[in-house]
Amino acid sequence: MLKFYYTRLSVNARRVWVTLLEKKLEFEPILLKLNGDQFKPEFLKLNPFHHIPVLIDDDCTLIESLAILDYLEAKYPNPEFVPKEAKDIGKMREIELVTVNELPPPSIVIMREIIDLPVDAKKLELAKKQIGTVLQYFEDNLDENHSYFFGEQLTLADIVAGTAVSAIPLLGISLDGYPKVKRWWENLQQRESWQQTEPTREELEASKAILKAILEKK
Ligand SMILES: N[C@@H](CCC(=O)N[C@@H](CS)C(=O)NCC(=O)O)C(=O)O
Repeated sequence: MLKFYYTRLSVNARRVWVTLLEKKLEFEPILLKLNGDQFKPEFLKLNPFHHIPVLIDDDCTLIESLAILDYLEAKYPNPEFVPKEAKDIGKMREIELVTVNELPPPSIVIMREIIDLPVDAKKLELAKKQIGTVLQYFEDNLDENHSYFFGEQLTLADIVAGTAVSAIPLLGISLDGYPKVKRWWENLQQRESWQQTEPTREELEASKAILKAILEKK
């Protein structure tokens, strides 16, 4: 059976978790506490960079969430989460990469403020602007007549961007100025996979100390 190493509050792990649920795959969830479990020798053997998620499928051990999604799609193509047209495949990958490259750096700046770590006011302003640019990019790529980026088919673009957008209101940034993003996100929130992987308020509060310990080292 598939083994999935994760924590409940990681956006990087959540995109894999949602995909496993959407594909209705059986898996053994292995919960890690990021205040130390990731540095244990047995875990470092799986991922020398001490990051979750990790997926093990028989003799295949994979790190890096986007690589795991590609693997799951190739090995378990039912239901399909990759569109058929070349231009849509390119656009889907673009949305995934914009999400993982452009959102984390400004999000970390804002998180520092939320957990009372020192942060420069100008950097904070810039970070909010950068997140606004990403949200506008999603807005421009969505269409009000369809549920998802590529019509009615849920794709990896929705899973990757949608799990990341779920964390944006937690940074104190409203989606109100982006009506297509808001409606798309509400569509995603109705899916069982989203509801099942949604962190609770208590979990979010409890995570602040762990996050502080990780960010203090950066
Ligand atoms: N590029 C990696 C990033 C993984 C990552 O940064 N995971 C974080 C949790 S969101 C982690 O495990 N952090 C623990 C640490 O840095 O020690 C991916 O997409 O899988």
